[in-house]
Amino acid sequence: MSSGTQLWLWIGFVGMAFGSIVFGLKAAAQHRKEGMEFALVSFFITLWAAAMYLSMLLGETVLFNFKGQHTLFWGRYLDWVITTPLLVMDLGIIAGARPKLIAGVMAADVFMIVTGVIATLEGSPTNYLWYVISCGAFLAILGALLTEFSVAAHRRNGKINRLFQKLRNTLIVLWFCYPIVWILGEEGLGIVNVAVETACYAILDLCAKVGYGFILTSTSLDVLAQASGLRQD
Ligand code: RET
Repeated sequence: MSSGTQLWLWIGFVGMAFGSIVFGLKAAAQHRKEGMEFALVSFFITLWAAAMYLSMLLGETVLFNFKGQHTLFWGRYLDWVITTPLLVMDLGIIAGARPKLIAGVMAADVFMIVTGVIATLEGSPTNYLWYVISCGAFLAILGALLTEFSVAAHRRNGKINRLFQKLRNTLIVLWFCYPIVWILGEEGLGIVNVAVETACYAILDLCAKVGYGFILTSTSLDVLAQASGLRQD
């Protein structure tokens, strides 16, 4: 892999490791207090991502010369399939949405990533079919966040609702970039090379996990404790 690609994988790894240490310390400091589970989930999300970045750096979750053309980092899908449903779960809990609905949206998220993997492994033009299927799931997720989740959050108190909206908007803006990077990258139209793609994903991943986790865990524990319950307060 090129030195540029390697550098960005390092940035991803160090950033995620840093995030997991900060969130881990925060979770330990909030030990046994209601609302600490958000720090714990953020810890696990960044820990998992750090492990996947490490595995890509070491070449273990990488297909070199995929189809004789480019390097394919499948470790990132192993990251996303576990961590993106958890990011959605955080949002659903804060919204106070029904548990079954939250589980449904998490399942749609897994479907989105798995069909995205199929699109990545498939050659042209069938890859675009799977890309469109994955985008359909993505739109369904966004639909749920903007309707059911938002309506549920609106019923909660002003502070929780504001936190929900901040996280929801951050999530939507960042997540929208992923299918764009994919289609521009080697898996799609091949307009940008693997190094640029790796840089884009590293920046997006750090914002979507560490940045999102910071917004979440820097909220007062009082608000997080209320948000973690299903009470309509
Ligand atoms: C793919 C390609 C197929 C179409 C779509 C995609 C969406 C991916 C998303 C990923 C989000 C990742 C996050 C990672 C955090 O670290 C699989 C790229 C719709 C939305 C938030």
